[in-house]
Amino acid sequence: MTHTEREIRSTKELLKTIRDNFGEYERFIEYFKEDRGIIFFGCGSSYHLSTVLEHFARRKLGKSVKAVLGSEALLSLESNVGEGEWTVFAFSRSGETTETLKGVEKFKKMGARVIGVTCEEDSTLAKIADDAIVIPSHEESVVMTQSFSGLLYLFTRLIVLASESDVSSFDNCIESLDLVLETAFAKMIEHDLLKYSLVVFLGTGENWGLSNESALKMKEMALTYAESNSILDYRHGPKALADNKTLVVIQVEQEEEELVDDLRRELEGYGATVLEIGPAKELEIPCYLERGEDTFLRIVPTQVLALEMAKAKGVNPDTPRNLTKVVKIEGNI
Ligand code: F1P
Repeated sequence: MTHTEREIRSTKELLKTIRDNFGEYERFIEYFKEDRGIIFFGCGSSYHLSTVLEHFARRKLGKSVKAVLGSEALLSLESNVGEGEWTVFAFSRSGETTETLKGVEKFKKMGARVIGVTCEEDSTLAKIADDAIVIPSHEESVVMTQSFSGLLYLFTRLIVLASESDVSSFDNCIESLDLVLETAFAKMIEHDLLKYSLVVFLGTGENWGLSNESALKMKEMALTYAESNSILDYRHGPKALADNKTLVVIQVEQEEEELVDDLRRELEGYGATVLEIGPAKELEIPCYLERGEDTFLRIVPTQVLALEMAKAKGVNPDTPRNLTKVVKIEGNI
């Protein structure tokens, strides 16, 4: 079994460890209650995580929240972030990504409080930040999978608690990960994945950020062309590429079912195959949580899809072509 597959399959254990040791993270709830804006930032998957949390924190807390891309913080901070007092959560699995570290320096110069969020306790990020959150995930694969889900779970839980809501049903959903995985692996067997040359991921709000992350997984793990969009915007141009070699995966919320039905019919008319993710959908999320609370479950079927695409193509998902686990820029920056 590849490292990537082992890491996806052990997501449940990571989430349980975070839940059972939540005392270590509890003090960070206060940062979400204060009268300061929140910025989530990072590169690659760590940026996609930031965009999911941007929507969720705004939805639950109604405060000023922004997601900022690492390189944007570095090269154009002024146009990304306005005046105000900010708490910045800087995400980096490795804690060594060049743009993220340089971005942290810029945020600090601006007077922001910076919390480093990483899997590596001894990383540069943990040292230069004002405070650090470390989760116990040590992936061998170049690709982020369980650490992404773990960070999503941890931050969703912090935000739900900051909004004074109950987390018991949310925590209980960790157990449903077994079924999410089982259904996703079983579904992939029904499809001849090799027939698809383009995979499209669609979702709105928090699920749009998830879809961007899913497309990245497909490119990294399976070297397959993938794109992502907000659900209805797919009609505004990108659908010109849809044909019988296109697989479209849609993250569906209950209130979006009818509009997704219409889009599905249209896309199937062009020959595309459509798969839906959600409660009672083909890629089943067997848990009814409030909107935005279930992203740590919804990302998993798309990780499985990328993994199975890699297997079908004979590509090693642990070591994507041209990519290293940490992107360090040695030259001009
Ligand atoms: C960010 C990142 C990953 C990507 C690859 C290269 O790393 O862009 O999202 O999958 O591994 O690095 P990090 O800052 O979270 O360590």
